[in-house]
Amino acid sequence: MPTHNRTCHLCEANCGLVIETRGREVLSIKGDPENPLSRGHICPKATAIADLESDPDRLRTPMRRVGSDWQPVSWEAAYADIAARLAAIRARGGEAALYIGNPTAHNYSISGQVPALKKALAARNVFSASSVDQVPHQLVQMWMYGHNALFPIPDIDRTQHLVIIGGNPLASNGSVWTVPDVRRRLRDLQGRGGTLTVIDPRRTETAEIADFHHFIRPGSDPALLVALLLALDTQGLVRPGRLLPMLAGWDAVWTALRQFDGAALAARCGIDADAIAALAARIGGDEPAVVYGRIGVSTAEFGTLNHWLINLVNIATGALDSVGGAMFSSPAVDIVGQTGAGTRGRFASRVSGHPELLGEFPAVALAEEILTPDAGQVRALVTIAGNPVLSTPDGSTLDKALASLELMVSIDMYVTATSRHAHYILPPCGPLEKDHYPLFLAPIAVRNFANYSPPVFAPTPGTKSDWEIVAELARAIAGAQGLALPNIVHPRDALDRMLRASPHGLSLADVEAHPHGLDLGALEPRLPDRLRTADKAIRCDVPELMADLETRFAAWAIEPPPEGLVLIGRRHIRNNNSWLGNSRRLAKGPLRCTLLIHPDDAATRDIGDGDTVTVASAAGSVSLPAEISDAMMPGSVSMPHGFGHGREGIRLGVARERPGVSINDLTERQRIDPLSGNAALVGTPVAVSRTQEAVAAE
Ligand SMILES: Nc1nc2c(c(=O)[nH]1)N[C@H]1C(S)=C(S)[C@@H](COP(=O)(O)OP(=O)(O)OC[C@H]3O[C@@H](n4cnc5c(=O)[nH]c(N)nc54)[C@H](O)[C@@H]3O)O[C@H]1N2
Ligand SMILES: Nc1nc2c(c(=O)[nH]1)N[C@H]1C(S)=C(S)[C@@H](COP(=O)(O)OP(=O)(O)OC[C@H]3O[C@@H](n4cnc5c(=O)[nH]c(N)nc54)[C@H](O)[C@@H]3O)O[C@H]1N2
Ligand code: SF4
Ligand SMILES: [Mo]
Repeated sequence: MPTHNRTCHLCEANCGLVIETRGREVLSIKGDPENPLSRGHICPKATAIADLESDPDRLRTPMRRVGSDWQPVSWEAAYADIAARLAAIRARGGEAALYIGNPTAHNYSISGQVPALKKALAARNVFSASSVDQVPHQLVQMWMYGHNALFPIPDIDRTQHLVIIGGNPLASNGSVWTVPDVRRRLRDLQGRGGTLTVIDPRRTETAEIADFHHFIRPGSDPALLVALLLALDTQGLVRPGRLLPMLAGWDAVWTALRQFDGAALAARCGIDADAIAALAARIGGDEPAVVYGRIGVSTAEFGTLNHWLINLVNIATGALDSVGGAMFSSPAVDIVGQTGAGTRGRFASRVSGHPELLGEFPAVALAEEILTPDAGQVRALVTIAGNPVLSTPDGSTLDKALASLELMVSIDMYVTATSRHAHYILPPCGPLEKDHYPLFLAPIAVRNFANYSPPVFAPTPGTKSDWEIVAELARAIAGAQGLALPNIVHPRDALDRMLRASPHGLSLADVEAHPHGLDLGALEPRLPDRLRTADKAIRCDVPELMADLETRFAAWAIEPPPEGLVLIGRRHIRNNNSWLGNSRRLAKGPLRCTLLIHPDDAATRDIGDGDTVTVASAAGSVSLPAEISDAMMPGSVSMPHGFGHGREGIRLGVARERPGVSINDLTERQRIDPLSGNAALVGTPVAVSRTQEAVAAE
């Protein structure tokens, strides 16, 4: 039987796969033991790639919506009608917008074609999943290191003390951190006498195996981080070492930090001051240590401040750019060297005046740009691999907004909560009919590596890859408006060029010669050369962040903690955001869309395990079963995101059997991190009440 080496494209871990096929049938999907990065590891999601290939609900031809019905159409007819309707909308003064979803980051070939589509749409209103995710990291990096893509990567294999704040890699497999086989890497860390500390309002799967776990009040991480910096200071552990000559504004930062009282901040975040002192001693000692923060601290009202403070901690302990600390990569395609540093504030959104960041407006602003009449109103929308109705705050309002569009086009292979509003759905070919290169993920990996996967199957006649759809759509739209037609560069050629232009100087053929992946070595210290700031310094006292600390944070820090319940999210190893729920082998098992609630919080509300509860916020309310668990911090409740497949018109037969409800019918568009515009998905104030007692199982 033929076997194929491939990189799994489903999450950031990039595990190596060995796929056995017979004809067009997938016989097995296994981990590739010879892959230098993943060493044979895979998770249950990998096998769902076969289910995606064969899923009868997966669209295989362009579809046009007629009322609530869908009719297949040819590519040519779809492109022509879309282009004509867009030209008419533009002629009437209507704006076209673009929403780019998360899987785009896992499809290297799409990114090269998106600029042409933006141009053809003349879209200033560009939104993406970045602003419900990692854009605070990027903003901090742009300000401190001079380029938004200079991500410091926790050097897990050589550290002795790893601190994870607001991340659960045992479920997520790591994020902004390509770290396949993370469980074994953590076990190895502990095996060599190191420690894992987890800071999370839930005792997560990762917290379960940690040496130290501290509950933290949702949204209060900056209090912990300032207290931690102050504890390092009092213990004489601020030792940036060789970084010191690179630091600009370091003293000013400390003058600002020392205005705060560590004990009061400890009380504000709910972590004992002694525990914070002990944590400072652990990470400030002579052994390598690193602090890493992810979704729980990114998608928060202080998202940007959090990442700045995390970077300051890693600088203070000398962990930045040192072995076993937070290191910069040397990837085969050097995105940092080949793209601009990033922009902020060149223009502002029409309705709320959000500053542009990296060429985009916050996803929370999409609904208002559609719903608010006046010149410049968004009347047409193209979505690429995104499901913002389920994945962005106040999805119900967006749901209504999408229904009012004059034209909507979704490049997606399913009829989802979002794409069901489209006038046209343009589906890509099957996942194994595409090639793959981890363009955006190799640069955040724990080792430097390159890995190119050719398609496993020849394309099904009449189907197209995402990049072809984006490119052809751009040409059709440009053509209908009499604009110059964009040139189409084949992604493989673009990739080859990017590889050759990078310091490793590889060609695509060089990479292809290593079907299990090409290991380019461990991360190495790269500063100051790698810095892209004009003065080759690390900008510590970023004015916007100093102001945020001294005004917004200072005011928040003296407020009493909120009285009622607050809501946070969670991920499960067998889910992937709002999709993959149509794979029966992933969907099976205990019900996942439940509200986790601490026994004390349940008791005061007379809630029993399995009772149906109503959860209400300022944005809306949902009902779901309660799951009583002392893994929750009292005062915090948790539900997963990516559910809510019961909305009328969604065509996901398996996912609809247990559709769940959407957490983003509760999250609020108004709750954002004002610096980055990122949604504050964690810490939504909610009221929880019992609506129905559990029905005893038969
Ligand atoms: N409350 C809450 N909300 C969250 C989060 C949270 O933690 N809590 N997490 C946020 C995060 S981190 C993210 S990244 C966003 C994700 O937000 P989105 O990217 O908007 O949503 P996804 O759920 O990833 O949906 C991806 C869509 O792309 C389609 N798709 C999958 N693969 C492909 C492909 O190869 N080509 C094409 N054309 N389509 C494809 C799927 O069918 C699906 O409809 O959600 C965010 N929303
Ligand atoms: N299986 C699976 N893997 C995935 C995904 C998936 O949906 N399923 N999604 C992928 C995507 S798009 C991303 S971005 C990554 C995300 O990767 P991670 O960041 O590891 O994602 P989560 O598992 O949501 O972990 C976030 C943690 O933050 C905690 N938290 C919530 N609020 C706070 C807070 O205020 N402070 C602190 N300190 N912690 C808080 C939550 O309890 C949760 O445990 O995962 C990726 N991998
Ligand atoms: S961990 Fe991520 S990359 Fe690895 S097999 Fe699972 S989904 Fe694929
Ligand atoms: Mo994400």
